[in-house]
Amino acid sequence: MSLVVFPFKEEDPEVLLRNVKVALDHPRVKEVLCVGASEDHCFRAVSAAIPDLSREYGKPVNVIVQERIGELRPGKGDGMNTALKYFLERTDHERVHFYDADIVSFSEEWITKAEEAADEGYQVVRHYFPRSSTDAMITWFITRTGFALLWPKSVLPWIEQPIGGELLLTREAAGVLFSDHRVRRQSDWGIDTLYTFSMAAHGLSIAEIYIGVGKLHKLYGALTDLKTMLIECFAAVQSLKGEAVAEGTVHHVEYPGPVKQEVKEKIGYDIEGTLWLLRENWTDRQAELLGLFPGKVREGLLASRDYPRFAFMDDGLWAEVYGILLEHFEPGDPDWRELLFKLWITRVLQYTTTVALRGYDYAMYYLHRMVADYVHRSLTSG
Ligand SMILES: Nc1nc2c(ncn2[C@@H]2O[C@H](COP(=O)(O)OP(=O)(O)OP(=O)(O)O)[C@@H](O)[C@H]2O)c(=O)[nH]1
Ligand SMILES: [Mg+2]
Repeated sequence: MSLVVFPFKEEDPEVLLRNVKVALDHPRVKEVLCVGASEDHCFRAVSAAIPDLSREYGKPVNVIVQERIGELRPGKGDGMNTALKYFLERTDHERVHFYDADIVSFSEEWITKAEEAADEGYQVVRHYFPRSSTDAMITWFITRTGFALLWPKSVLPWIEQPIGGELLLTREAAGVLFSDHRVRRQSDWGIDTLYTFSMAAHGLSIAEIYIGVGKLHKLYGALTDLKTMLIECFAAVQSLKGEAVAEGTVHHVEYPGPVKQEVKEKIGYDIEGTLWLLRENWTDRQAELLGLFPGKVREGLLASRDYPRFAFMDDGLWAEVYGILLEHFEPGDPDWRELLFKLWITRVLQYTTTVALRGYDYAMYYLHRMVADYVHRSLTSG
């Protein structure tokens, strides 16, 4: 029997409440917990609706504000870890599910498929979704790239959506994650990276299930909305770079279904708006820091102060840049943060205009091939 958790911050209460009802309707779900970042308007609306819901379904529903558990920016990580703690200390349910609160395509199937994989004995079940070729730009160029370069022998590079927030943990897996101090300290957007890292590091068995309807949720405009997430996701990988990860983990990925034309044609971000970001917020110090990078990168980025340049940032050069960032990046330094953002933008634009432009199937093949090449490069570079 299971607990379903929705972490939320300033969400539309109607969307969240609809998702709470979907969960309550499911026979495997015994309790629902919503963890808010603060007592915002969504928190108040959901709190007001809960007594009736709880009565109607005859199951406990709770809304709580997240505790301060970690050491970084208080964000989604504190929310998820507060839920883990609640699950372990205040309930005796066998399994816990996490789902983002803003999903409008959530259905009973998401819970059923996860429960079925757990019934087969997997300790962790992760949902994955069809994504457009220009979506998931942090996943591909930060998380999967870093996992491939740093832990090429582990399961990490092969996890489809390593920063996805939809997953099931058995009680045993939840205990392993919550007792990992690296997980507890990660209070920010890095939490999804840390959950994935920790489950792999401890060798938990992982099933990935495919949800064909896709994750329809709030979307971004220019890449600037993703800046904090990008920085915190990179800093999370960087903080783990010397850590060991188990090899030989049991990992099964469900074969994906056909992808809807709508997803294939979707453009993941505002390209014109993003071009401008390369010209903005320059400081002399950023120009100086570029001295650590290969000539092509330095010259390209400096030229972008006048006119956006990005064609130079191919996969090979990005691996070099990534290695330099792993060594030198300082998450607390505004110039480093801005520089990481700009470097990543050049990578995303280069990929968009030379790979994504060729069509969905080619782009997906390229991205998976890129990860495999990074694994190979890392295993054979000595
Ligand atoms: N409790 C809590 N929840 C948060 C916080 N920040 C974000 N969330 C929730 O975390 C979930 C994911 O946040 P989103 O803004 O939807 O992130 P996203 O970019 O859609 O993430 P992807 O699914 O990876 O694309 C949502 O349910 C948010 O409401 C926070 O500080 N505390
Ligand atoms: Mg979302």
